[in-house]
Amino acid sequence: MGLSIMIKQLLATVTLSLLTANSVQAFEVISAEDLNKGGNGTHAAIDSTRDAEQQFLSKLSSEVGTENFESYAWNTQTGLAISFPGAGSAFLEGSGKVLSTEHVEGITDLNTINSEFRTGRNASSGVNYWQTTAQTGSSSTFSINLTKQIAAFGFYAFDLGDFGGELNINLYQDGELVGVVANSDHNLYQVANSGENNGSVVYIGIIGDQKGDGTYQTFDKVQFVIVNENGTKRDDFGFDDLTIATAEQLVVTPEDPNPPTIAFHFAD
Ligand SMILES: [Ca+2]
Ligand SMILES: [Ca+2]
Ligand SMILES: [Ca+2]
Repeated sequence: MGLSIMIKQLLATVTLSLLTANSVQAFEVISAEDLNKGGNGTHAAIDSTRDAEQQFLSKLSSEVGTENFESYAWNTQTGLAISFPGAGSAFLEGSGKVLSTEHVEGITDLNTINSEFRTGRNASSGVNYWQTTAQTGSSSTFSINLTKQIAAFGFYAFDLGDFGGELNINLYQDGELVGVVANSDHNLYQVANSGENNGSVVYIGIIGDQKGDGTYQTFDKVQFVIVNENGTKRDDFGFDDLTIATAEQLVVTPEDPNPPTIAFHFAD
């Protein structure tokens, strides 16, 4: 696995490669964590994570969509189908439901809202978010199936890694695993054993690299899995502001109009 890391404050850009029998697929990962050490009932301010989201969005067309979950009714259950401009639909599967940080008139479950708030889930936009669970070896682990091949996938996640959960984000293309964005060296987020970082938030943006033939690495399924060898087998978290984009919606950096010239001298 080739790995290069550039860190500016908490903002990290990481290139991950997965070697398969026939090819190398690579992804750029733009991520940041706002760590919370305030204990139960407190949440990190969204700061470095917002910068990471902006950096991710700057690489995409302004026409891409971001799902903020604000239009969904409280307690909308899993099996959500979300349409994105120009990028098809995303099917949110596995355990999950729309929850809110605020009282919702008529359908209030204040106990759930208070419990969620106390245990660190939150919304990065508005008041709604997708409350979900990454698990080990379970078909009900959180996954997203896409109707189109996409090249970019970004989101906020609140309350990952508060009880030892180590996440792998598995990327599939036509059923084949083409990439794994892993927290194995804690480059995505810090991990605590007994809730010390409850309420922290991470932003993770994944972009397929351009390949030798000029096309971009794409994928059509994203699966969230906990991979701890021992200990916890699940991690509950709040998921919000999902952005996806196809390869056509990536902003292509213009070629340098004045590339450095190299002078050759041939010996007589
Ligand atoms: Ca928590
Ligand atoms: Ca939201
Ligand atoms: Ca958690």
